[in-house]
Amino acid sequence: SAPFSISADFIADHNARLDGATTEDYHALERTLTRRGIDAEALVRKVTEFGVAIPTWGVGTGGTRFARFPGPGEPRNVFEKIDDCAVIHQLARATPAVSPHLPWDKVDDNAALREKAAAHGLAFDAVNSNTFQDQPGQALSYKFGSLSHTDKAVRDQAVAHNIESIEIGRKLGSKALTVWIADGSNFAGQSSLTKVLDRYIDAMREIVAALPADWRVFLEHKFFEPAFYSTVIPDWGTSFAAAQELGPKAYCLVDLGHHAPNVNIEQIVARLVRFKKLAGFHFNDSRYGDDDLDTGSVDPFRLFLVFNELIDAERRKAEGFAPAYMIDQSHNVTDPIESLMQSAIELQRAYAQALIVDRAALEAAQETNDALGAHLELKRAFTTDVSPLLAAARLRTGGAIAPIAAYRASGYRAQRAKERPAVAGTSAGIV
Ligand code: PSV
Ligand code: MN
Ligand code: MN
Repeated sequence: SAPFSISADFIADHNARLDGATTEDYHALERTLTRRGIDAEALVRKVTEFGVAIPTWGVGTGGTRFARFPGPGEPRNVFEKIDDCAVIHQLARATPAVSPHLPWDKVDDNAALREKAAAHGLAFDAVNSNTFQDQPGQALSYKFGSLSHTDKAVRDQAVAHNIESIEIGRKLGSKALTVWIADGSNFAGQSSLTKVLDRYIDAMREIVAALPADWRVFLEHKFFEPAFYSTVIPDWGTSFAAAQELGPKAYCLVDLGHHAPNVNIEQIVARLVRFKKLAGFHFNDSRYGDDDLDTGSVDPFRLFLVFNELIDAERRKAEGFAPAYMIDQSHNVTDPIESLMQSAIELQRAYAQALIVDRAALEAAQETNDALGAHLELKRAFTTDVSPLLAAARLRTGGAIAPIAAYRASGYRAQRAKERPAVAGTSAGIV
């Protein structure tokens, strides 16, 4: 029998029940915005154009260093992951792209994979390489590093994997490679802090040389973990300096969880925009470190402040500004599909709130050193409930007014659980 899918009629029925209240709330918000000189319809249009990529590994249960508790009906391969990504986009209408991780998503027929995604209206965004794990049958181990390893043969193997990732990405229609390495050390004195970076940059040069003309490479930094004494690319400073040396195709990716607590991430974003090196984002939220919690679930104000910088850059038409958006989360206590829909909505919310900041008033307050006045301009936007506007955007693009409620009512997970019986070993590729 044909695999289960959620029909357009089902979504229309769901929406019919909520439409009255949603429209009423939307008109109320529209009146508020009109008083502030903001065109609500133009905002809805902007929101419908917003898109963020779903990571293929995000549709499986993540797991921690200690355990993984798989949920029912988890996707067993990348084709099934695409099915789940399709449902996320069908209901929430904010995730038209998928970001694959290699070799987890390696298949024989990349053209078939691309076609399947396209049939669901999904494109492939940046491909992520993986030299932080040893794969079955791999000749040399990454236990002591990959692109920065002391042994040239290991570095060559890591370079070759990245070049193969570019090749696969090409077949999928991707235009960027994201490189995060786990390289670092656990003991003071274990490795030369200088030589590791030299070796990393030299290896990255080879990867950059293999990029097609219209491709970019995103360098992803992270301050610690799995290495706990030193990390080769720990911060945006190192990432930026490396990107400068690697030339115009190299950019710095900001994963929101990859900074020390209390670091001013929005300022880092502004700096990277200023120096034309902002690659884009891995969105998630964090309290302690690389927690990979759901976007906007801990500190939605910080997310808004990041988008405030992005909108500022967009308005100024900052040169070279073209950030790639992806979610990078680990779902341990929720249904990943629900988490990813909600995260995409939180991103749209931060985006819409940043769009309604009165930029002229903000600038006037800044220029006259009215500290509180400037702050209140941001707060006014941040405390505006734009939910009806986001619902209107979904309604107009065929999505569900309340995506999570619709998803639960559809019985999607239970249906998939029947079609996808758990098979031993299917956790591979889902971290
Ligand atoms: C590393 O913590 C990271 O954020 C990188 O983006 C990896 O590719 C991803 O997690 C995989 O789990
Ligand atoms: Mn990441
Ligand atoms: Mn991470």
